[in-house]
Amino acid sequence: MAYDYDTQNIFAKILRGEIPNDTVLETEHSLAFRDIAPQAPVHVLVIPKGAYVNYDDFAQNASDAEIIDLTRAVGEVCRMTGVQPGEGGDGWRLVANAGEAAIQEVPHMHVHVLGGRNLGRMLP
Ligand code: IU
Repeated sequence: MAYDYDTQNIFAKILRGEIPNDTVLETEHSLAFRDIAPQAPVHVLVIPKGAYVNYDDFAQNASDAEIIDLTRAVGEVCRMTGVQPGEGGDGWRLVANAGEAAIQEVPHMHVHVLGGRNLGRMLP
């Protein structure tokens, strides 16, 4: 499926440096920054620098290098923020919202890294 990317979305503006962000990690193809309305002590958004609307767009159309970069950036963020189990942390959760049912607010692919508290069960 071909996705229509809105170049005026807030994360596109962050990537262009038009809006400030609290960067945790920047790699060749990805940017990780703290969520402006954190739902946990650690709440970081990891986004590709490329223009992808959602997870499916990214998975289908990003290069292998971009996908590997983002995947590794998530692991690095978890280590850097101290939530990585086995490295002193208690664990973390990865969330990706897509579309209306999941209430995806920003139409630029992003994953949420949540940790730093007991996150409870997400599924019954
Ligand atoms: P969602 O998966 O699209 O629902 O999440 C978008 C997130 O982007 C949400 O948690 C917001 O708090 C966050 N966010 C942000 O960090 N900075 C912003 O300027 C805006 C939203 I607008």
